[in-house]
Amino acid sequence: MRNILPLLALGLLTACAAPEPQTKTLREAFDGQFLMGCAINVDQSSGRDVVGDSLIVRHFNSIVAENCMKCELIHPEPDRYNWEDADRFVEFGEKHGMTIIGHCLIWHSQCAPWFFVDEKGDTVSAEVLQQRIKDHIQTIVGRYKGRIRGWDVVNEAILDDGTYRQSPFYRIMGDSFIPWALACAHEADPDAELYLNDYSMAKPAKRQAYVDLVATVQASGLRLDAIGMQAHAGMDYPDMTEMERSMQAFIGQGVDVQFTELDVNALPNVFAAGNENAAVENNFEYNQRMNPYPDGLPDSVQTAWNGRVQALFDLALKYSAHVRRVTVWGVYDQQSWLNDWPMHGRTNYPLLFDRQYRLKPVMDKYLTASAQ
Ligand code: 9MR
Repeated sequence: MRNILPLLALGLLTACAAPEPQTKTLREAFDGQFLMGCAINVDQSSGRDVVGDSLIVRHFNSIVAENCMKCELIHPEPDRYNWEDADRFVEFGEKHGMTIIGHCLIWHSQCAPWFFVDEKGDTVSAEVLQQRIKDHIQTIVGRYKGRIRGWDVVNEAILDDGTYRQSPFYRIMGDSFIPWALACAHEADPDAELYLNDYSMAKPAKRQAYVDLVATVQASGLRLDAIGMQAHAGMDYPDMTEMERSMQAFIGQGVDVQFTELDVNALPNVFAAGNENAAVENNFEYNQRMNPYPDGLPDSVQTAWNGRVQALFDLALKYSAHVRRVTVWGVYDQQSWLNDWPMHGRTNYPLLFDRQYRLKPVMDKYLTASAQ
């Protein structure tokens, strides 16, 4: 009996919370402008999250893997790959006719520890790391050749001050690991789009560093389709004028842009002003004052939050000729990483669907506009 209870509860929850059918969907609202994507987790790609899946299939035409393609999960040991979750993710996208995005091939975080050391535990040479990057990328990209539209090839390589992150990749290979990763991915699937992806893209120093990097990559004749601007936003960051300047700068450099991980943190900002970021390693001690809305957002905060979301979507629409995709980082509020980051255990409201799985009114403006 004890084992059945959670299932009964889930069934009840599913029955009560099944979303109202709406006449228009997000993907229809932005049809012809950009793809409407979402990150999905393994409960969703495996069909365990029935309600989540109904929203994903109805409202989105693109998916990206929230976690299951990250190095430590998909390639935990030198000669061992875990394909099960990634295969399911790709099959889910194919079954529903979606544009499938791979995330992410080279990232300092969640990289399997074996990647940088030899059997004695000593740091490997640049040549060895080069070969490992090549094997890793070509095995993964090769497996899904022709099925995945594009890859976040390198994630978060540059710091907010515009300098290169001192990751093991950088320390061992210098900045050459970036063009090398792009070249390996292109060789494995010449038709796949290739992206560099990062947060805090509105910061001028970081913008300039990416403009310079794009120029270097282009000068080498390598494929680079778009810059992924993660767009993890808060109530008072980023400055939307700076965000727009970054879009203009990347587009001006000859690449497209996309918002790849959009969400808007509705809670008080725990970072010092100007230091906001989306570095997953941040972890502030829990503080009740920083979790002020466990029962829902007050109207004034909701209104301000709506304004932030609309500012981002309005920017995407304004530059839609060069915006391939807007992807939100999750579907409904209670599944968001922002309930536990950068402070564990808060109740956050960062996504487009609420805790009752309803599409938030913030999107009405676009649904209506698309109907005319
Ligand atoms: O949302 C992801 C969370 O579930 C993971 O625990 C975390 C670490 O792998 O990564 C989160 O996604 C990150 C993305 O892969 C890269 N940009 C920042 C995202 C939020 O941390």
